Amino acid sequence: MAAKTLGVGLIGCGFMGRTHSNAYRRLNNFFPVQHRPVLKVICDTVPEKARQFMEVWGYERAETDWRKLMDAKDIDLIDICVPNFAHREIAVAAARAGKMVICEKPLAMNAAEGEEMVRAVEEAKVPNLISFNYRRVPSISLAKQIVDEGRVGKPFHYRATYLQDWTISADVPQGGDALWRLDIKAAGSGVTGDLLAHSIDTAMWLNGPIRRVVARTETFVKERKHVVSGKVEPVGIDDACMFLAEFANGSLGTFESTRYARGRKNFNTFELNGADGSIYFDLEEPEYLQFFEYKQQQSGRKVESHLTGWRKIHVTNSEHPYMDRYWVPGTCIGYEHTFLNQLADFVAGIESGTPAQPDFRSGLQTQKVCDAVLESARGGRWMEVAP
Ligand code: SOE
Repeated sequence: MAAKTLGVGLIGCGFMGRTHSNAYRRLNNFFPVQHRPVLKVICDTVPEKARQFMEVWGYERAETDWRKLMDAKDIDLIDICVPNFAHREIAVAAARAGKMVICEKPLAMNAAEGEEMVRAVEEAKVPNLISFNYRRVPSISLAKQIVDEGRVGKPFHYRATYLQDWTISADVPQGGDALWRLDIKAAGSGVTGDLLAHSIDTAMWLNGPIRRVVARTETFVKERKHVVSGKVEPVGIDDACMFLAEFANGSLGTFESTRYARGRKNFNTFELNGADGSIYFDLEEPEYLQFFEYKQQQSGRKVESHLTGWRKIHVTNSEHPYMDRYWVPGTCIGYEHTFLNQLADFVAGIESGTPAQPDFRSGLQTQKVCDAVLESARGGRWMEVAP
């Protein structure tokens, strides 16, 4: 029985607000942590949205001004699920108010803002987490385990793609509550911050820091109607981005992301090739991890090369990351569980004193890679990633 309450104030009633709210509600059903999240306040600038969200998800009250949450004595944790432009101000205020902070990715609009957020949480010594939920797909956590066990060996190549197709029509407007991701003033960048930030976080988790990048971005639709102004305005975001990377361990990376890959809805893949093995993941088959293990000898005998090949591991056994918390072997979990696993790790981190990762400092490193990618695309040259 969870003995301590964790008062939650969540800001933002969109897609991410829902994924996080679901995680708070389910935490104690699946994870034996000592804290019990209590959904205290939901906040959104649109009163009707906040009220409806409060009823659907069971929050105690609704607010329209996030500043009110900072003084609320019953709130221990501020969860930031608003567009990127507002992350910095809310996170800094929350840290100064002594609240724990969880923030949706990307950390900020740029690394300078991110630095300020890191300073604020570190000075206040408040637990903090950046929500890169894909780390908590059990197959991706298993990939990390396989790398840490040394089974991939010296890495040579890392290859990531993150493809979607929902902005191909020039009639899709930009801005407002639903389409802020297309508005440079709200999002800071396009696919680089929204999609590649996920790929970069996973890549650096598995394969270490990225040292240098060279990038090319494209904006295919140059003007879109803005939902708020009603006027046709220039599009400032990158619709597509491709970049080459050099990792500090000497391996080479390629990263590709677009919202113009017809038929691809949320196609997030990566492959890592090392001297002793390779791993491959595809979010369209999230319960599988593919692994190729190179061996010359096995059980004292020469390996029968006609029987070697990729293994497709069904990551549903209780020995697999997180899976002992759910159902029986062979049954799957879903997208929403990545947020639940992430929250469980965050809370366990508070309880054990070993903070969960990625924290804001780690999110800042991803932000610095994003900044270098965008700067490289502007200048058409290799950019060092700031240390
Ligand atoms: C964009 O369409 C988006 O919702 C991202 O913002 C999420 O981070 C990604 O996981 C799914 O796609």
